[in-house]
Amino acid sequence: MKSFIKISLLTILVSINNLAFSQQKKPNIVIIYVDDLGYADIGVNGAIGVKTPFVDALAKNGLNFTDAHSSSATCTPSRYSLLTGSYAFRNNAAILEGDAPLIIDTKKETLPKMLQKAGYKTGVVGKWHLGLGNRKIDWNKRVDLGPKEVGFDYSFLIPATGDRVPTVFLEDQKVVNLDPNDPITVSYGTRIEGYPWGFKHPELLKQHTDPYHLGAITNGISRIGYMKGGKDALWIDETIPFVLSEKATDFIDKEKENPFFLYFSLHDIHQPRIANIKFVESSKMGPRGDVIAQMDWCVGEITKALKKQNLLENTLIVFTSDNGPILDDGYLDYAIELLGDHKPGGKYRGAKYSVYEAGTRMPTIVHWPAKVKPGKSNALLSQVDLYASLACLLDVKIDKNAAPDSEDHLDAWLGKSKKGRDFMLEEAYTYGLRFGKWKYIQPKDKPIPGWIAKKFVDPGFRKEVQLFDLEKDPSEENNIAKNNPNIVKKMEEKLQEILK
Ligand code: NG6
Ligand code: CA
Repeated sequence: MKSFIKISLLTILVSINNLAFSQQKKPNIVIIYVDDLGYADIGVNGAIGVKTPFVDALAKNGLNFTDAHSSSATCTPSRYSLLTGSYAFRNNAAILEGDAPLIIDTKKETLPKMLQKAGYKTGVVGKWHLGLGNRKIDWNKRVDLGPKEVGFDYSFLIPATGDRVPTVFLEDQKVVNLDPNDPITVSYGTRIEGYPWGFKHPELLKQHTDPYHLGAITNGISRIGYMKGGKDALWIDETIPFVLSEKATDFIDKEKENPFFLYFSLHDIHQPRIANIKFVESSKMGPRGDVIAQMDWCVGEITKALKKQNLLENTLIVFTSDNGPILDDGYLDYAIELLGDHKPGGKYRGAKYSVYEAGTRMPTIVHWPAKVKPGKSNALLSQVDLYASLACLLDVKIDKNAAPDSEDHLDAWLGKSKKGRDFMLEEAYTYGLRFGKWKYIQPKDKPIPGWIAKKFVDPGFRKEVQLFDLEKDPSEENNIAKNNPNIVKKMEEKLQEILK
């Protein structure tokens, strides 16, 4: 009898120990999401005129992907897909104004909710741009719908973009440093008195802009939209990278005992591109290059914090971007004039807003020393797949009605296989579809939005069908649709099937 008890005790102890061991072995997950960073804006992918030593180190010790994509060529849609595992078109997700309601259905499972199920502590630090609240936001109260309801235990946010009001941070859905005697009002329609308007006071501006960004001036920079109040809460653009890195590393320090998921969503390298003095002239490309260096520094802060806590080895870092590069997005920072030989999108055609490859083909690195061997991979992957792939990694069952477009490609993400997706949707002002080496672009006979037409960007849509063979023609220069009617037919049919 005695020995029976002993053996049972031993079994219990061993299983507790195993449980603790298996829990301890769950990797931390950190998604470093850079804004508007092009495929070749990092050293390892060929950047000229700016150095990115911290990102390059991730690539050297991790897996560098050459054909991994954001789901869309703009921000809100890509972020929507990343967090919901659903294509943006299903919810008409498009670039949001700074006072738009939350576009994620809080009744449905999301990537962070799935990770919470797996026992993770979840946090988002940085740019949100998925809307907040469910009607007109009252910035003077806790915002009732936001990251918490989407599955993040902790949040520290730039609510929309750097070029939209309100230019304040939100911590756990409350404006940081708000003086109740100086309440905030925001307007995206009627001009409201409050902060001076850029078009009336050009003499107050640090950086001039196009007419679309001449609303409220805060910190010497005019933005989209109008704003009043909240003086003590205004952010200083030049310190954003420090503030965000500190919040992100605080989260890591605080959650070091748990498996955690950190969605670190940088403001850089979105406009206004105003680098901190520490980084001014650290590149040969002017402000756009300087904020690339600044972004790289932020990446270094994260890896250093993980190292300090002895967590780097078993943390799965995904470094990537939300959409392709843009030189002129409204602010006059001479990105075109100072570019030199640098090619932000590498050999790929297009940019932010464009359905051509550079619109969605993102710099993408997976770094997980414990499990992922350093190297390169040309697997065709979309960020929409991270949801299902991470669920597979953690053996979590995805809710029935969640993540309809997310495919499990864990083996490809971890470098065990070079095979990713068969078909991959690229969303922009029209649809692109990849099938192996083939790239199909659906024709669209509609005027280009005025502000895009004015810019350097070719959104990529034409009245005629386009088909490219990316193996022979990675730069999408020779439209071979006419010679390949069967492929065109197959691609259009598949696209219809996806869009149904
Ligand atoms: C556009 C803005 C642009 C930028 C972009 C969002 C105009 C004319 N342009 O609407 O400045 O803010 O939205 O960029 O309003 S993104 O990376 O968040 O998608
Ligand atoms: Ca973006």
